[in-house]
Amino acid sequence: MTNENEEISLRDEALDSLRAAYNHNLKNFPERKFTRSVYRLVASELNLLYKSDKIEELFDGWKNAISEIETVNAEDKTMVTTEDVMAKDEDTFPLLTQKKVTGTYKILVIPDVHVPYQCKKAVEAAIRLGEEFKPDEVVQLGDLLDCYSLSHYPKTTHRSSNFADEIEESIKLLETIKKRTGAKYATMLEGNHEARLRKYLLNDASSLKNLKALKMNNLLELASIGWDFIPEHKFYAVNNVFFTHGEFISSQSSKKHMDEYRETIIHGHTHRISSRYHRGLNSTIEGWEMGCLASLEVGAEYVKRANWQHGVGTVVINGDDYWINCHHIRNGKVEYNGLVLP
Ligand SMILES: [Mn+2]
Repeated sequence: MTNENEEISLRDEALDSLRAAYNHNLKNFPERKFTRSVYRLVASELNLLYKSDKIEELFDGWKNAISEIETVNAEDKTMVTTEDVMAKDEDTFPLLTQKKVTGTYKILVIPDVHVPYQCKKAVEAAIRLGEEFKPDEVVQLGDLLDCYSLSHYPKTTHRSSNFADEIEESIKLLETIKKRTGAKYATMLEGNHEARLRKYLLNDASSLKNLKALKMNNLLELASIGWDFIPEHKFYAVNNVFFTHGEFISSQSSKKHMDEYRETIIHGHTHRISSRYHRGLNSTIEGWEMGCLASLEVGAEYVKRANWQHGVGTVVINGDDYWINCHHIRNGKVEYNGLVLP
């Protein structure tokens, strides 16, 4: 068999297993739309990667997902453990990195920044709020960088961008956020703009696609600056609060994400602020979109009128309970506890 045929058969095999797992899931757990959406994400990832010789490894990785429990800081009242959790109803996808915390645990949520096209005033307001809030953890929802130079969209605007500078500026921002807010933990989700790097390597520099040094988390030196990285096809959760970059954009985005995942979900991607609540039979779930910190002027370049809002999120978790808020940053200023910041 030629290499090409082998690749095609490997892809078909992988897609067949995905399909079987999906059908099994749908039949036995029709109420779980969560996996349908994850299936879609994984399938699109697979399509992206099908030419790659990594596919077999990728699939084995899914099948043999490792559960890893890490106990940190056990002497603290707040205990933190992290594990990769597979979907409850089948064993195919390691779809979730879930952290379990006890005691009261505070998370600062930083939405889309789009370095170097961020609004510097909004970023400062978000960090100032973080200094007051004193989070245990910061979660950045993805699209930290714009990756404009890697985009395939025609570059007709006056914007210029140097990818190396973008990376340097992003590292500095991540360090600043962690240092100034005093957060012990920090987690960055991969957004569709970071995914531009993978797509660029596959399409335009495929000989380099497997180089570890060119993975976004390594370019950003996340391990050495104390930030964890959650790739695009995975979800992140702390107790019952789920985080993802986001995939649906409409006037009902937070509701759509909540309805689709059937969990309390915090997302970015839309650059807007809204929240929806749904009380089921036994609990109330919430959907939150947390706005952005990108420049509204730059936004106006690619949508006619950028109906975006600047925002920063706070989450306080206490066992199974949690309280989520998004603080609107108006004209570079934000209110927190009756204080106007910065
Ligand atoms: Mn974005």
